Amino acid sequence: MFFQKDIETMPRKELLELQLQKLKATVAYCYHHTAFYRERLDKAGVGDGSKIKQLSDIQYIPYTTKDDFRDHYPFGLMAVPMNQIVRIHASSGTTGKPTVGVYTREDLDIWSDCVARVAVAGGVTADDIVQVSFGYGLFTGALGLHYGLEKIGATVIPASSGNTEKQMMMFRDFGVTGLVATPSYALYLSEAVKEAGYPLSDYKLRLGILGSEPCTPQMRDQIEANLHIYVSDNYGMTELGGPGVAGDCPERQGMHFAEDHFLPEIIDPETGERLGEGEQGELVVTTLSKVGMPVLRYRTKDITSLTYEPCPCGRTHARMSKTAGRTDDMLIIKGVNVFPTQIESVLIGTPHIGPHYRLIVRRKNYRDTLEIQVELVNADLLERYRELEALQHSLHDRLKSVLGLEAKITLVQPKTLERFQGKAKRILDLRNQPEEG
Ligand code: DLL
Repeated sequence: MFFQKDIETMPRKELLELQLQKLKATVAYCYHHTAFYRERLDKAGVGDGSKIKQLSDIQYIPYTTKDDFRDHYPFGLMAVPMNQIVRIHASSGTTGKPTVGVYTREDLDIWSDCVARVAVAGGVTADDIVQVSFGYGLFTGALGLHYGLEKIGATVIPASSGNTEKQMMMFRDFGVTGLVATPSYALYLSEAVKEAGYPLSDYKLRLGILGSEPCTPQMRDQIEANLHIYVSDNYGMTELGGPGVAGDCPERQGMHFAEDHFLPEIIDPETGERLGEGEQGELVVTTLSKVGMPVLRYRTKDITSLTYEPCPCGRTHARMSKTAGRTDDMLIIKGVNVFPTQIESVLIGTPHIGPHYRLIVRRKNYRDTLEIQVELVNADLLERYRELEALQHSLHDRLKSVLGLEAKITLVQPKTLERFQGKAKRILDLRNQPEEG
């Protein structure tokens, strides 16, 4: 199923022509409408973009970073007067100022098209009743999905996050068929549903349109098994407008980019060098349609790879692989690079342990140590020392072979690790704190 079939299945040759034409127009637009880009483009010798002859000429355009957004907070990157802006969103900004995104009416329209594509590709139809369990507010996730789903004609319940009891009541009473949430919250809900004691047949839930944080295939399988639903993944970020940048098709072999609106590249995060198809590196994105706040070559910090191989689903747009994580979430422990998703893929699916975990990094005597706290499903095992020890050893050995790193495995009582209603925060890095005894 497609939302905009002609565009989503457009022959690549035409798509590349469209991208080139839109890239030139975007560079000219940025040059003439924002002092920030004009200065950058002049400095790099690109000027107003009239010298751009082919898509690969994008390499001459300087990167834009999160610091640029911060340094020009809140509206320095805006390309139109405020009276053309109809909406403002912002990232939560746990460190420093939030990142701001602004939208003209046209931006909102294109945004909801992009989200509608992702939702339809994930199985949503006009017959679905979809509960949006993202936090409503400045976060792009809730209102982004909300308008995209309405565009399809689905019935939207703006439940927001939290109040799990009420969420479950609505699932049952309203006959909800689709859930929009983070994978972490879907997992949390699945436990709550189990505890509430109603059989899954009391729920009509069949789809999970999940996104906003990494979800390993193992985590996805677990959510599908717990809730008896089909899960698709979708990707986006505040700086690029929010969700709808890329999303799973039924093949689930990578998320299709909305390449008519976003031009993706992969670079080596260390050197800034452009990488080829299939190579893993940092995703860089240029917006091709944004009016309120266009972005040239945004360094997303997300580690992924791109493929342009034809997809059996018929979509011709590039696919990005599931992200390994963000460069700023990557732990470097004893010189070894570790992404939480690597650990997650080993933990999930191991008998006796649940999908909740916490990573604690410490520094003792100038040496880094990693402790992985994993929750047992059943407290009984804590009494059966031999089995417990065997489980601990097997996890230790598997993690060592996957990560190339020794980690201390601590098995903890069921339901003792924190649950998350939004994006999960599983890393506790204590290395910059005074040493423990
Ligand atoms: O999370 C936008 C969004 C909302 C996407 C709802 C999908 C669904 P931010 O809060 O600005 O925006 O966070 C963006 O979240 O750079 C990634 O690191 C991460 N992220 C988002 N979607 C995915 C995903 C929204 N599907 C940051 N898989 C991004 C992995 C994701 N990481």
